[in-house]
Amino acid sequence: MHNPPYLERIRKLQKRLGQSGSDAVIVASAANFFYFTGVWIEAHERLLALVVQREETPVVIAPDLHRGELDAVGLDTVYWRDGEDAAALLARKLTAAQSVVVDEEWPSGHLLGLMRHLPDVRWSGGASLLGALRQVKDGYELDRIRDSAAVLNRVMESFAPLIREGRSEAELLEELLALWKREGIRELSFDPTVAAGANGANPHHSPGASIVRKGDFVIVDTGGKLNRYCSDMTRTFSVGEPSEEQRAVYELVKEAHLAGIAAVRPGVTLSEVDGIVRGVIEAGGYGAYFIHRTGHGLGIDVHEEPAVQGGNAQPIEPGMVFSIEPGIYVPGKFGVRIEDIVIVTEDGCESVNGSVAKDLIVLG
Ligand SMILES: [Mn+2]
Repeated sequence: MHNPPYLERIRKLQKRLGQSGSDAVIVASAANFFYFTGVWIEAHERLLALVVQREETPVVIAPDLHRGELDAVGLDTVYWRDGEDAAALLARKLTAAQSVVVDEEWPSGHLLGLMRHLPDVRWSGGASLLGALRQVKDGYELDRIRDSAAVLNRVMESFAPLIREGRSEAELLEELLALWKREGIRELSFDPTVAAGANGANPHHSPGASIVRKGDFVIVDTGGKLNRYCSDMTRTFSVGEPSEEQRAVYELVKEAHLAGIAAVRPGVTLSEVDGIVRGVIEAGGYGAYFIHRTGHGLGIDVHEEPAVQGGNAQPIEPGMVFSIEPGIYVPGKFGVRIEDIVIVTEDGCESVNGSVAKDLIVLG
């Protein structure tokens, strides 16, 4: 495991800041702060910020109680104690700035406090600056994403045989959580979906008392975090023989998913990939039932840049990581979704979940 290039990431941010014409950027969300420092801090109501300016040395403003975690980072740090005006400390670092980019995940209370100290600054959102940087992963991150996916691949393969007629979604969820725990994963990317039968028509169904019945499709969507990097995959299983319509819809989603993966390569736009995937489902007559975008970026956050959706004219670049997850949701009947995370390579993409079967599995 080579070391993450934190300082190089900060230098890249400074360069982009220069191109943007702004003077400073406030990095504040736990994920963004981690990306640039390697330290994960959930500061909640206490102000924590990494201030990066074009020329000056970056500086961290942090609650004193995190001193032990931050001393090793090697960045200039100003610590503050409960009762002090942290926004005033931060403002003092920005006296020369006219235009400041702000992490959009920063609690608005902190920004409002800072704005009172700096009434003449022009503020703008940091999504494009920070998101654009994080969406192209370096080699260290790609290895972490592969490692994280490898655990998920094992979990999904162990979980599938546990899905049986007569079991409730909630029972199955408990088994799924136990598999994650057995792998040593304590934090998941999101609350898993286990959706049986008609519940599968809701893309974010929360597992409940519904019982799996013969002829049900069961959608399983789960992911965990390893070394702070997320995984995310969806598979749809059939419990007993599916109907003709179920089988046809499954094949259509699979075809769309595979067409999406085949379309991913540098230079193609994200909107074009969404169009290709959507085109397959529309041609099959189910366009109205594909009710979400084709995919989302993944890394430290389970949903980050880039969005694989219509209107996103960004060209795909090597190192981008995102999901290809078409679904068809037939209200009152069933749903199908197949999702892999792909890493964009020089001439195509590598699916980190590709080893987990996508042909329809009929469970007993
Ligand atoms: Mn996903």
